[in-house]
Parts: sequence; C-alpha cells; structure tokens
Amino acid sequence: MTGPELAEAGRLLAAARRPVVFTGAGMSAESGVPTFRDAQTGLWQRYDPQELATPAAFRADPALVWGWYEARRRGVRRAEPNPGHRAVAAIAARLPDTVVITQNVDDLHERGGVPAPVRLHGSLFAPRCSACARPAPLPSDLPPSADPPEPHDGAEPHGGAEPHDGAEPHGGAESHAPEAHDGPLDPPACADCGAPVRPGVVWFGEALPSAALDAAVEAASGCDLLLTVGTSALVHPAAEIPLVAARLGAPVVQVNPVPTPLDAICAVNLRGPAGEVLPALVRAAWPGADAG
Ligand code: BJW
Ligand code: ZN
Repeated sequence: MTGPELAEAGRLLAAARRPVVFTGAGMSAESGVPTFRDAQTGLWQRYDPQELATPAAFRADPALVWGWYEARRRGVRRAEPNPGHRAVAAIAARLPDTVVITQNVDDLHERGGVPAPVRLHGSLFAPRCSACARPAPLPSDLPPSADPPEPHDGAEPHGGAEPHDGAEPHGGAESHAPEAHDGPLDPPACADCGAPVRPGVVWFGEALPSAALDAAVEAASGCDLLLTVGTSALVHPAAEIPLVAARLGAPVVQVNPVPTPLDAICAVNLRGPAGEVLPALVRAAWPGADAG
C-alpha cells in the first residue's frame, strides 16, 4: 500500500454516499479465524475444506462434518472483532446508506458494530434440520476434551481430499483455529422429525438464500463505491457482486495482501491486511475520524 493509493481510495470513500463493503474470510484473519483456504490445524489438517463443505460430505459422515463446524464455531466464539471490523462499522456510522455484504459465517461484523450484514453464505450460529429445515437450538458449548480424538473409521478424507497446503494467514494474530483435540461429533436430532441437524451455512452446490442474494445484487447495482475486503473472489455467485458494481460504473477498491482475480477491475488495489488498511483508509477519507 502506497501513500498515493491510500489517498485516492480515501478520496473515493469520502465522496461516496451509498458504499457497499463486501467481505470475505481475510476480514477475520487478524481475529485469529482461519481463512477458508488457509491450511487447517490439528485433526482437520488432513481434510480439505472444499471437500467438507458439501451436502455429500454431510450425508456420508455427518459426525465428521458436524464436528468440524462445532470446532470452528467454538473458535469464533473465542475470537474478537479486529480493527478492520471496527473500521467498517465506522464507515457505516458515517454513511448510513452503507450496505455490508459478507461471505463469512462468523459473527464478527455484528460484534464489531454492524448489526445486520447481508449474509450470503449463512451462519455458524443458525443450525437447522437437514430434512425439514426447522431451526435447531445451538448445542451448549462443551468444554474442550482433555483426550485426543478417537480415530474415526480410519478417518479417511472424503472424495480423495488431500492434506491441505494453503497459504499462511496474513496478520499474525493468535489463532482460534480448531484445536487438536476436536474431532467428529454426532449432530443432534431434529426435535420434529429426528433427522440430523446441519450447520446453517451454504455448501457447494446449494443455492444462496434468495433474499440475501437479491439484496446484495440490488445494493451493488445502486452503489457509488464498492470496497472489497479479504476475499479470494473464487467462489460464485458471490464473486460476481464486485463485478456488478464495476459494470454499472462504480469504482471498486480492493483490500487484500495478495492479488486476486478482481485486481483488473479495481480502481485502487490496497495491498495489506484489513486490520491495518481499513483504519488507515477511514483516516484518509475523514482526517481525525475515529477509525474504530
Ligand atoms: C486477507 C488477510 C487479511 C488473508 N486482510 N485479506 C461459476 C464459475 C465456476 C464455479 C461456479 C460458478 N457458479 C457456481 C459455481 C460452483 C461453486 C463455486 O463457486 N465453485 C468455485 C470454487 C469454483 N459455487 C457454488 O456451489 C454455490 N452455489 C451455487 O452456485 O448453487 C447453484 C444453485 C442454484 C440454484 C439451486 C441450486 C444450486 C455455493 C457456494 C457456497 C460457498 N460456501 C463456502 C462455505 C461456507 C461454509 C463454511 O465456511 O464452511 O463459503 S465455500 C467458502 O468460500 C466459504 C467462503 O465464504 C467462500 C469464499 O471464500 P473467501 O471468503 O474468499 O475466503 P478465501 O479463504 O478463499 O480467501 C481469503 C482471502 O483473504 C485471500 O485472498 C487472502 O489473501 C485474504 N487475506 N489474510 C485481508 N489479514
Ligand atoms: Zn426435522
């Protein structure tokens, strides 16, 4: 990130009245929540998230998939919003027509001061029945077990999943990755029909919630700036949201330590971690502002 780029992005933000902030997993990396494509830790390092986040994986081994999501939910519970989340809240406070659209399934935007982000991929905190869709209560948080996990059927990864060799997370936060003693865990049964409860997230091959997707497309279509933060922009249809804004003439500003497929459509690329770049961006737009 250079001075002129930050100044230009700050000028665009200061001129905006209806910005969209579009976030991905990198937004929460400095809170210690691993990004989707980071290497996993502990038991889970043998699995590729892209192989676990599917309806087929849940059907084949509900305990494996439910255990992974429970471990991640406990990790998020221990995490705190970082200065990037608070900077997004500062933008929304200053510009009340801001729309925050997130692909994340954590609750760090809410806890960071954005009460109702548009959630494209659901939430770790909204489990539902896998058969009748009845919302299910969250299991109470179990204390971490002192024992290592039982080997689970030889625990072969599904679908030929390979040990995942992702990039290092940027930001160097204390990790709230699932712990080594997390493991497979039977999901609760639905109180209505007895079918296994599933995480309330959107898996590969599933439709995004239509109200959220419609709200996201509408906001991107009417925005006068789109700020994309911490996403690899590899997963569709979410990845098309910045393209909608760009196609209709809104400038796109990207915050990411590394290049992404969005680089080419961006008016400004700010290379760096969200927890540092976003507060700097708020201060560049409104000198003296409380950047969170
Ligand atoms: C930092 C940082 C720091 C690090 N600061 N930055 C068109 C083309 C090709 C394929 C498709 C297509 N349309 C649909 C598809 C198929 C598929 C898909 O996109 N596949 C691709 C992988 C090829 N899409 C789907 O299946 C979707 N459904 C669908 O299309 O349904 C059709 C249908 C219609 C009607 C009826 C029925 C069906 C569903 C997609 C669901 C995605 N779900 C997941 C899992 C959610 C639950 C969970 O978390 O387990 O959502 S996948 C995963 O990816 C998760 C994320 O939200 C999503 C995006 O990832 P994200 O956020 O970008 O994270 P990373 O890890 O990829 O990147 C992190 C970034 O942060 C990196 O760039 C780092 O550099 C950066 N970073 N530290 C700032 N400190
Ligand atoms: Zn049910």
